[in-house]
Parts: sequence; structure tokens; C-alpha cells
Amino acid sequence: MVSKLVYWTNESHADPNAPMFYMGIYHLFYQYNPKGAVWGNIVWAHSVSTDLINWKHLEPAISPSKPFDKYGCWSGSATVLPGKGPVILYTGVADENSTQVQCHAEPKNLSDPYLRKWVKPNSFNPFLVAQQGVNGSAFRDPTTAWWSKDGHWRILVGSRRKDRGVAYLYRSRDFLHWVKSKHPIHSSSRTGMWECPDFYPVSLNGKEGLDISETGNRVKHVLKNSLDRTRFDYYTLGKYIPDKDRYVPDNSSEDGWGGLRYDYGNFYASKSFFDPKKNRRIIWGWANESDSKEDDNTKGWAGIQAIPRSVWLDSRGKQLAQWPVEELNTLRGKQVKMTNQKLQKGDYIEVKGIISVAQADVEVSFSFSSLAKAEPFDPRWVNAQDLCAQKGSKHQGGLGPFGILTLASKKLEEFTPVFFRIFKAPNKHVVLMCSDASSSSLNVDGLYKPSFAGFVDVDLADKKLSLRSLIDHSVVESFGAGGRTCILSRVYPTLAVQNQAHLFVFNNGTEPITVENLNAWSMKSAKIK
Ligand code: DQQ
Repeated sequence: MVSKLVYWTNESHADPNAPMFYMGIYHLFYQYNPKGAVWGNIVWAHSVSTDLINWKHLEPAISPSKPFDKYGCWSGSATVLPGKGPVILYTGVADENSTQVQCHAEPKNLSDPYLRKWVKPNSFNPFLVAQQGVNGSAFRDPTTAWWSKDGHWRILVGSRRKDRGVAYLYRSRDFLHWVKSKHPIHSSSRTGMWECPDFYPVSLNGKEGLDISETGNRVKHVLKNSLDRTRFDYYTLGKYIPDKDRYVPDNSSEDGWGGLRYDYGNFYASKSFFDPKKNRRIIWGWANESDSKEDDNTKGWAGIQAIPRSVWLDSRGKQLAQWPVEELNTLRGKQVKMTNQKLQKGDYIEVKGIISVAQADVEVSFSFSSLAKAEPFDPRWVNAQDLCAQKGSKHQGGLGPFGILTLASKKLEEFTPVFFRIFKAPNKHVVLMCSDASSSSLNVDGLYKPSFAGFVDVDLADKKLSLRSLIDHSVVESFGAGGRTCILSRVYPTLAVQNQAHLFVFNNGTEPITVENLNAWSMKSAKIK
């Protein structure tokens, strides 16, 4: 199976690195193994685009070549220095014990918009080594730097102290000498290693993205960490106090494994950047395979990048919202519509006429006339994924399950349902969103088929819920309630492939559901050269 919208075949790739916009070109680097379909021999692959959708591969930008990065060039970020151009900060692995140091690389020719060649200056490389008290084998993934009015650049580096996840803060006047601040900017007990930290401001008013150096009363800050223990990306919203070099999460933002996630599916080691061309912040995330290493070796590649997403502070201020970048719509081909379709309990209605159901973009809004049939919510149900595994799409409910069946075979031997189920708690309703891979494939050999799920914090006063799913052969990437809850699933159907894949809307709850509007587009393939 091949993911067509955005993919790089051959070998394995992982974390997105150093996304940036420079001289009219978007750059994306990523962790890449040129020698195999599993993680190893890590270099920085490099691709460029003018629209974030169609890509051209260039030769790898950074590869092991110096004593300080001989064992791998690990994740990092780009900072575009005013008047000087971009600098990449990355983690070099210096020895077999996985000693990690922070290094920098600069473009050889600043007038080349493709920035094809990168050099590692001899001085100040590495520019940071783990000092006393810092765990040198858990010291990696420098962030983009931000500029403060006190004349310093600042960066974070992810780490852990025993079981406590830590983001160390370093500051520099000249981008060469870096000094560790007295305290980490933030840390949290029992969260393990913080990989790929990302720290940026979001506007309190509206969807526009902000340059990383914005501070003040108009903004909140986001601290995202990729928790190695669970392999999910968690974030908190909070207040950055620049003169104290501290970040304090809001009371409403849980700091740990129960906290907010960018995505409740397969989405890790993400990295954001500010796009000055369209004044937006965009995140990239890595979606690894859910098949076996043997399958990866057979197909010869592993790992994809999710569709880049715009990210902003949700209007209620307690979480982020994400949406595929608008450029994705340029791949939309033939459109199919369904309107005002009633779904009684047990109805499965096929959406016909889509030319390529295995490569489609589906937007749908559902409504219902009453919340009365919502099942009671048990307060012990704290884990959405467990709840989805227990109450799958076939398990009859009151208000839901209702939604779509993606990548379905004609007789429903295989399908990946994306659906909602609404419960009634004492003072509120609880909305569960699932993207359930458990029936996605008849293949039973080493596939990971999780019932990915998240709760959706949404106002149900208008008795409506919306969903968008990007279906792309082995990927179902879904955005619930305008992007408040996102779930990316990797699935490997055996029957529901190419033109044998079908799309259905369904309802298995006693409350009738109306599909108010469904728009589905066959998607053209992106140009990837
Ligand atoms: N992947 C990189 C590390 C990072 C991890 C190595 C996250 O720098 O912590 O390939 O997936």
C-alpha cells in the first residue's frame, strides 16, 4: 500500500525536522535511513516545495561526517536569523554510548533558494555538551530559537532526570556561546524523556499564526513534548514568563499523560513553524507504520509525514485546533454530495460515485434532534482508547455510534470506521470520537490495529457534529468538530483497496441521525519528484 498524497518512498523516514520558509520555498527535512526500511543510519533528508503539497527531493542536507555526529544526525530545528539567513541546530550522536551533543549547520550558499548544501562550521561545534547534572544520553532535539528584548536568543533542549521529563533552556547573544539557565523552563514528574520539545506563542484572538518571538498579553504559549514512553505528542497551554525563564501551564491544562494531544492516533515527533507567506503556524508530524518490520522490509519503505496542519488556539481558549493546510484542496477532483440523508438505527448507506474512494477527502456534518438517548457516562472511563475498544462501531448505543466507514470492502469484511458516540455525565455531555482499526484488515500477521480515540470538547447546543477524513490507501487522518480532536490511523486493508474500496455513512444508535451535508472528493496524487 502506498500513501499518495504526501509520501517519500524508499527506506525509512521519521521525525520532521527544521520546517521553514525561505526565499519563496518551503523546506522540510526529516530523519531518514537511506540504507533500510527500519530506523538506523540517521541522516537529514531534504525536500522542497512551493505549496506544501507537491515536493521535490534533494540530496540529504546533513549526514554523519564529524567526530561529534559520527553515530547519527538526530532531530533539530531551523532559525532564520535576520540579515544572516537560516541556521540549523541539531543533535549529533558522538559515540557508541549514544552521547548526545548539540551541533549547528549553515547553508553554503545563501542565494540558493533550495539551500542544497549545508556545512558544519569548525568553531563552536558542538555548541553544547551535557554539563554536570545533565544526562548526556538523554539530551537532544533543540528547538527553533526565539529572540527576547534582553538581547538574547533562547532555545530548549529535551531531556529527562531519572523519570522526570525536562526541557532545559539555553540563551545566547551571538548564537554561538550558549549558557544554561538556572532552572529548566519546565519539567514534569513521571513523564520520562521529553523528545522534540516545541515552544511557541498562539494568538488569543483568531487563527493567525505568530512569529516565535511574540510575547505579551495577546498570546498564550504552547509547550509540546513527544513522550518517548507512550510515543504520543502532548501539549499544555500556559504562560511564558520571559524575565524568569519559566513557563507555567494553565490550571485547565493537564501536565502529563492524561493531557491534551495533537492527535489521538499515530502522530509523533511533530514540529511547528511560522509561515510568513500566509501568517499561519503549521505543524508537521510523523506517522509511523502499524505493520510489521518484515512487511516494511518487503515493501521497501516505512514512515510517512502527515498532511501539514494549520494550528491555532481554539475560540474557547482551552485547547488547540488543527486543520489541513488549504493548499490540500488543490488536489480535489470530482465531487460527490449527499444531503439531508436520514440514518435510522442499523442503517449503512453507501456514498456512491467517488472515483477513488481509497484516495479521497470527505467532509460531513451530522445532526440529531435530541440528546435524550445519550447513554450514561461512567466516570471511570478516563481512557478514550479503552472505551472505544469496548464500545466499537458495531456495539449499539443511544446517541451514536454514528459516522463514516472508510476503506470498507463491499461486504464489510474490512472497514475503518470514524465515528462519534455521545454520553450523558451529571453536568455535561461527553463526546467520544473513534478511528477504529480493529476491523481494518483481514491480515492478522503482526498488524497493530488499535481503537484510537479521543474525547471532543464541543458545545452540543446546536445538536450538530462535523467530521473531515483524509483517506489515502494506508492512512485515515480525521478531524472532529472543526479540528478540535484529530486522529491519524495507519491501516492495511487486503480487500478494500484501490477501486474495491467503499465509503458508507452509518448509525448504530437508537436516536436517528441526519447527514445534513456530505461532500467527498476524489483526490489527485501530489507530484513528488
Ligand atoms: N528521533 C530522533 C531523536 C528524537 C527521536 C532520532 C524522536 O532525535 O528524540 O532519530 O522520534
